[in-house]
Amino acid sequence: METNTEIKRKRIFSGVQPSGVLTIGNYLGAIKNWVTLQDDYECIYCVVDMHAITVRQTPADLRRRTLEGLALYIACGIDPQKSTMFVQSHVPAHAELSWVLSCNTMFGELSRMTQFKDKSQKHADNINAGLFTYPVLMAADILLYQTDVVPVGIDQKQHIEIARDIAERFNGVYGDTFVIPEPYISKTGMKITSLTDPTKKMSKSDPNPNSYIQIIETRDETIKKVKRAVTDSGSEVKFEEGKDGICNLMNIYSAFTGKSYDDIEKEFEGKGYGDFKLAVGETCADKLQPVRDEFARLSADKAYLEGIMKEGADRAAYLARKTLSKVYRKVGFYAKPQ
Ligand code: ATP
Ligand code: LTN
Repeated sequence: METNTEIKRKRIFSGVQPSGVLTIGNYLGAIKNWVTLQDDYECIYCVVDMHAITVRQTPADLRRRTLEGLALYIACGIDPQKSTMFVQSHVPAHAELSWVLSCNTMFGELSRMTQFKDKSQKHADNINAGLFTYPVLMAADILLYQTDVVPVGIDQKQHIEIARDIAERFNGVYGDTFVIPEPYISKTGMKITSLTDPTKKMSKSDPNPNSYIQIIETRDETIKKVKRAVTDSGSEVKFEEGKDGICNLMNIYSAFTGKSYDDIEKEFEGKGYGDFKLAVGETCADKLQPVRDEFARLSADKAYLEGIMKEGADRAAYLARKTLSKVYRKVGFYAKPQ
């Protein structure tokens, strides 16, 4: 008799929108964890282009950034041999499940989502229905793959909670269908703030390019942006309330070097903000250099990237179809005669 000694690994799903070039916020808050997790989990990483169009995008830019997003995942260390990577719009089951889930999601609970409130304020001229139902599509992304764990930055916690609520409600009405997903939020890097307004999240779609550090930009740009980062009028490098700008830079430095806040305070004792900012800028640029080099190499090989994209979509579509068929059966859709 054959014995199966392999323990089934838990599944991970996560994604980033190709709504801009990825920033160190995306890297430290999400992708760096994705890389670590791929040895212990079965990982599926998605470029969520359907989410990106909840905000107006220039079509040519969206197309280019989608391929760039995939290249960046690989350049950051996601290994196509270990993890599945694909583009959301290549797997129609996401939109299909999203519809069924939207019929099991309450208007009231969507109205409470803080991201919807923020984005409606930012894009007051385009408060579209997709922006409102964004969390339903995200729940579909997660639930389609029977995901156990979702690694994200802290800003996405509320979205994971609603995905759990939707899954529990559906399971309650129709019987066990979905695995209930858990968020995975790492302590350092969970919220990197804007360099120009350290009370706000760093965001790749911020109109001011000085507010973010892109994973791929030049060393000089990175150093210059950190030098110009908004800090308070003090001079001591200390992690304390009221020093949002310095705390953010300490957080970034800590995430890249693994040093504790205490270590950092000691390292810069008696030195000013200038020395500290230079160290943060240089460290960011140095740590990201291998990613930048790998990205440049990969970008020259579109055929390779498209191969990964296609293989990923085929595998994702296979897994997604299984869940979707189950859902269709449970809700009472008549099976298409073969
Ligand atoms: P947009 O500007 O289009 O809203 P974004 O830069 O905020 O995008 P998302 O695509 O919404 O990025 O997020 C992708 C992942 O990166 C999520 O897991 C999110 O939590 C994480 N993330 C985004 N920004 C930050 C940040 N500033 N700090 C930590 N994590 C972040
Ligand atoms: N809403 C997420 C992106 C996203 C996502 C997902 C993350 C879409 N679908 C599924 C994890 C799992 C954001 O970061 N803005």
